[in-house]
Amino acid sequence: MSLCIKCSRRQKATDVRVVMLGLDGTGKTYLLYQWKLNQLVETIPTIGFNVETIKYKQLSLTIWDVGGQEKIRPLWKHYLRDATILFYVIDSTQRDFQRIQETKIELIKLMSNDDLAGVPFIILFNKSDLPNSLSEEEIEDEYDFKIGEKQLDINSVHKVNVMRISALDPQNFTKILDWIELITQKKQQDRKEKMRERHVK
Ligand SMILES: Nc1nc2c(ncn2[C@@H]2O[C@H](COP(=O)(O)OP(=O)(O)OP(=O)(O)O)[C@@H](O)[C@H]2O)c(=O)[nH]1
Ligand SMILES: [Mg+2]
Repeated sequence: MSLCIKCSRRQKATDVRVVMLGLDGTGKTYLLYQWKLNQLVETIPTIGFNVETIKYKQLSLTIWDVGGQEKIRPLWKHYLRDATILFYVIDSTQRDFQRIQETKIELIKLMSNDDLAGVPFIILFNKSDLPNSLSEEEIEDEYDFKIGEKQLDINSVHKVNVMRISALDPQNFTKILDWIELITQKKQQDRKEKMRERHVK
């Protein structure tokens, strides 16, 4: 038994680079620090970025939280290269037509960005604890997204998982991390299989 514990400890952690984007005020920084510190912190609009590392099982996630104000959105492109996963955070209490359009436009731009080709997206409808947040049905009507996992083809096939979450509920983090773990393991398996096939040929 003690041997097994030693073996698993020696296993190298898999690095995952998460880039977290979304319009201003959607809750990115609040989520990041609730996740990292397990406490709700008072936030101010992010000018630039915050970065934190979170360990989960065999994963070591580096999470880049980039400010979402309109004037700093042109900087998003500098964070995309080498992203393993993209989090796109949406304020689910936002019902303003213009703002919903803006949210969709920025998301489509990201999905068609060459640096993100093939990168899985987790779309987080945040603030679901608030009474005026969009229900699952309303999300589907407004955004044409069903909650759950799917493949979306914009310029490459993106694995997408749409979740309705709240920064106030830590169980949401486990759900997100379990999905990241699953797709990371799948990616590693696919890579191993490809190498084996090449070896056989
Ligand atoms: N009730 C509730 N409030 C939230 C939640 N997430 C964020 N907030 C609130 O939303 C406000 C904005 O959150 P921030 O984390 O600063 O937003 P941001 O996306 O980082 O904004 P920028 O840095 O400007 O891009 C804060 O006042 C938080 O208290 C949530 O899940 N539930
Ligand atoms: Mg912020």
